[in-house]
Amino acid sequence: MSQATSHPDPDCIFCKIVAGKIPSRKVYEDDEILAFHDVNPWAPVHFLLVPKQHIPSMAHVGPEHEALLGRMMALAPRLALEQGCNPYPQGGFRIVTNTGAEGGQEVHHLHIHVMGGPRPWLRG
Ligand code: DGP
Repeated sequence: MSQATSHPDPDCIFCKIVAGKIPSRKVYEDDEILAFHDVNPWAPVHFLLVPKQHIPSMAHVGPEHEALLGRMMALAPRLALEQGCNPYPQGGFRIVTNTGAEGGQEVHHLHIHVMGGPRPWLRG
């Protein structure tokens, strides 16, 4: 399943955030990627990295997305430190991408959770 739709989905919350129709606390933005704070943080630092194009889930990712996903993953450590995660190895962060109903995905626009900061966390 790699036919991702690049057009905004009018019913997608994260497409609306990307378009500025729903406000968010922005962490980072470029022409392909947006990062913003999760509305229900599990950890002292908890933000989401999303592609601006509407890719519904990790199950829709194909070879055409390698560069985009590589950029998202490479951004995560830099943004994690900027947002207050402590340095590796005593600090660090967790990266999670829920995929599909059994994977616990609630918002069907691909996103990478980046969580970190001092324990205990609310969850995880
Ligand atoms: P997941 O279960 O992986 O699909 O997590 C979706 C996350 O998105 C969840 O942690 C809460 C967050 N979220 C849902 N709606 C909004 C919103 O409108 N704004 C922000 N900032 N986060 C949202």
